[in-house]
Amino acid sequence: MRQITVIEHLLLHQKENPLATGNFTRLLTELILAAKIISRAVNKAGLMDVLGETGEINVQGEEVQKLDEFANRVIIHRLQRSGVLCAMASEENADIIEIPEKYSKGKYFLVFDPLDGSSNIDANVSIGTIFSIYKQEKDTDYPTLGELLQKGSQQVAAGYFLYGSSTMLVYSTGQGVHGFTLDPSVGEFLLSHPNIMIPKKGKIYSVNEGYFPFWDDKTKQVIASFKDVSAGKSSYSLRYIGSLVADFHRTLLYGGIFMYPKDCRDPKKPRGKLRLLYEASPMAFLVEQAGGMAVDGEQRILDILPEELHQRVPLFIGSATEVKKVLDIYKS
Ligand code: AFP
Repeated sequence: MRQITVIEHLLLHQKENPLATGNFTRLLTELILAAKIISRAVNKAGLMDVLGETGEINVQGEEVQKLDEFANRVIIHRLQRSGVLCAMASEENADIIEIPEKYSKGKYFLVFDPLDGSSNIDANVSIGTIFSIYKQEKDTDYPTLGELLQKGSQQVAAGYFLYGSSTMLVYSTGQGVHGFTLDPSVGEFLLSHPNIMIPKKGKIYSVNEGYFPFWDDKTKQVIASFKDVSAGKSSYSLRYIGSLVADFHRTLLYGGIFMYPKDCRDPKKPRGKLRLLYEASPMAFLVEQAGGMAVDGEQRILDILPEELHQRVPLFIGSATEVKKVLDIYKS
């Protein structure tokens, strides 16, 4: 079988793909390079002094960076020079990241979570980088936060890099979902999972059940429905990694549902944990492209207009059968 790289794949589908322009190709190329650098650091995490708290001094006398801060810096450093972005937003930065005057600008916004699941790093659990790309709608040199706060349905591309037993890129430009695996011997991501479709129904539910006491009654009913084996209902297995990219990747390939419901510890302020822009929206874009669904319990994630950069949202994402079941229970 001929081995196809990400950029070859993008160019081969140029006709169907309005994004296969030089600028988007440049953006993807830079992101891939950043991910290769992060992947190399993640693979050596146990060997190098990349673990530990910021502020320590490593054997070379350099300041030790936490891996998530390292990943953040790598992406910002490479992408701000790409000439195709008008601004960025990172899960690690409080505010929008402007492109310095000395670099040329483009028309894309890049929104990213540099190292999601980073509390799992020390245990060698799979982690990932999530990204989402929007287009600037107005023709201004200094885009405002308001311009970046677009509905998930306006994403022009989204995806993630998974640093697991192998390093993978899974992404979509709105023409299906495609997965590429990094072949370390040639240093390229090669097409390994073309046109990923999520099964219509799965056998796995995924949720942090430790939070059971903090859920409202409807949410408790939702989770109970996946344990209900009465009257011949099929049984589900429970899997929960605690690293969204890894939990989502399994859900995409095997089907079923991943849930992070709202926490009602403070009944006046029930809230989800996952961030709309950095986690929920890009995964929702991918799952819908793969034939699945993503909702907050009531509405489609992609229809939510963000009000702030770090907005949190409850998330139910996966196969259509299981997500519809959740919607039915919340509606009842
Ligand atoms: P960290 O990046 O702090 O490890 O958080 C990971 C995460 O945002 C997401 O990747 C997981 O799905 C979720 O949090 C796990 O949260 P709980 O530990 O509360 O289950």
